[in-house]
Amino acid sequence: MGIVNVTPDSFSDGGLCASTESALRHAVRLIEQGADWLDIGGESTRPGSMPVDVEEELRRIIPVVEALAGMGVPVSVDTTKPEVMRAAIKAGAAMINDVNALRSPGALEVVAAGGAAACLMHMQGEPRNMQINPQYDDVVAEVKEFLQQRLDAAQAAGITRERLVIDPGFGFGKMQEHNIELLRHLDRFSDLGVPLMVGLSRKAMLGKITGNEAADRVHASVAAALLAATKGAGIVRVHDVKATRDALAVYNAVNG
Ligand code: 7PJ
Repeated sequence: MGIVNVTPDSFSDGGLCASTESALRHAVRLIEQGADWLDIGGESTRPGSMPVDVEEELRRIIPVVEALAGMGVPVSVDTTKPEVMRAAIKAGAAMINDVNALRSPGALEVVAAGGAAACLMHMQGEPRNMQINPQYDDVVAEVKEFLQQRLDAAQAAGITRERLVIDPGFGFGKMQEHNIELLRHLDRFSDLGVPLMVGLSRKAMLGKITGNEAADRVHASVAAALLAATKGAGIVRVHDVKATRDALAVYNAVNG
């Protein structure tokens, strides 16, 4: 899954705004590099980031979702807001990727009614404060328990199991030791019985291991994605599609 962030722009010329055009150019490049899915995001969930309002998020992502879905590209939308989920599904998104695991009031119902798939991600706290002293007794067991509860809630709301994906949420309310522990034991998530997605690409966790800045974390990201795949991840959410594809091709040639 290739990551497409639709970043703010300061003007619109009445047609497609500058950020829409550059997001679409980037999206097409990622498809050419071999992405099976594109994850479109209009709100940063980086540690310390502040929320954006619904109108602004819609203005950023909907034209991009419509254009890509119109081209037949499988699109996922990274959002926590039910209003955005509804509009995204209407615009053609096939999956909602929610770092809040559909906990916002109304989110479960919107996805159930819209017929989309959903990625349920674990996060302790909120992006604003999540890296301030996150605590676990047994991080793997606690993340698993949370994801099991969210799977149950989603199914109770009418989202069938075939439409659900889980994600342990690397970097979302986790210290380095927690992230490492989760990656080491990623295979323990397979008994939840739904596909596992991971996002490790260019994250601070890899910066802490290598000492590299975000732009220089490509090799570490590819290693992490490959390691995750060997431990059962079926979807890897990445910035560097070509490099990750090549690494997975080697793995699949041996194990596929
Ligand atoms: C993730 C995400 C992740 C899922 C982000 C970043 C931060 N969605 N959205 N999993 N991370 N499902 O990419 O650095 O790990 S935004």
